Amino acid sequence: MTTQTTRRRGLARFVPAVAAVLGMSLVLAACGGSDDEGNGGGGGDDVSVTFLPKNLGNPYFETSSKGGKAAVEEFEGTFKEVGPSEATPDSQVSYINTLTQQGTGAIAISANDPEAIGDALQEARDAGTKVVTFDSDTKPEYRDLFVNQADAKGIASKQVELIAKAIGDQGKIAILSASANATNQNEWIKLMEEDLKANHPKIQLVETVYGDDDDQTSFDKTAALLQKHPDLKGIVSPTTVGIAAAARYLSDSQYKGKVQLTGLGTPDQMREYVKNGTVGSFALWNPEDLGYLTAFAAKALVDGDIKGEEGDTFEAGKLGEYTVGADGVVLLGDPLEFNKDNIDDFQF
Ligand code: RAM
Repeated sequence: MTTQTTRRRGLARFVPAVAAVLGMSLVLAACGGSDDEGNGGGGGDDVSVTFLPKNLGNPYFETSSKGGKAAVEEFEGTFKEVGPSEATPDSQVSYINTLTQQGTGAIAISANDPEAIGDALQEARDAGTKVVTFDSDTKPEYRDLFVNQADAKGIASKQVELIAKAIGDQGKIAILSASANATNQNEWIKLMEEDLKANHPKIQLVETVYGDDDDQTSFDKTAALLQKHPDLKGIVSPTTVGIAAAARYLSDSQYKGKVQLTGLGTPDQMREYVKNGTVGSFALWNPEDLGYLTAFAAKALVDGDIKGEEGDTFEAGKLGEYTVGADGVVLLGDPLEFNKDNIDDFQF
């Protein structure tokens, strides 16, 4: 998953694109959220793309689906979003099976488990549905393409850099992750551990706990961590649900400003905590662009323009041309860092 792809759009063009996306978000918000019509409903000559996030009710996936919907409307296909309420390993299987029966053109899925949904995805592909993973991959053999938000090593080292800076490069830290089987978080955690060991000998990772991408569980796990490790200096939460819940806990506690928190968050969920001094900085990519790119990748597969092989190229609307890299991976770009100086420039 750290494979290379080429991309003709640099970071320099990312920020203006965000501004364009913000304008578009307002229009989309006015159009409402996910589309519950069947595959035959909606758009023109029909590439149907169904987004299946880890779970519903997570603002991160609401934003990626918004981007997916915008792309599908642009190419006049049919957009749909379905998904479980809990991000458990096999909670997505029944949705995949239904979509296979309905004959959707493509499933765009963020996987709760690299293996547990493999058979269901394979059946979908055997029936002619294209499978694009985005955000969190399966094993490569179960999908046609993975749209990766940013290089995994870069995501990991950014979070290590931020926590090291926040705690003066020494002391005890813990990780508050999403669900225990999440492919994306598990890879980032492995790479963070390697980075800490190699480059930050005075930082001690004392525990990794799982909030299951559930707000209350993440909140409770934060409280338990602080009780168990009274000398904790910092928490890294590589999940937008986890970091927001941890920030809310810290913000109302004696630990505010004393225990440092960073990780991956959405600016909208974190703004309050950056402004009130609970959090110094955190990182993320643009989930709306991730969904947009994923939908265009799905269309290129359904239309037969690409097969998901290394070197395949396709057009992704306003984001420009992308090239498929090794192992069928398409890379969106680099993560962005947010702090009090720039957080008001972003609305997602
Ligand atoms: C949560 C989910 C998602 C992850 C982000 C950073 O919303 O776990 O998979 O990419 O956090």
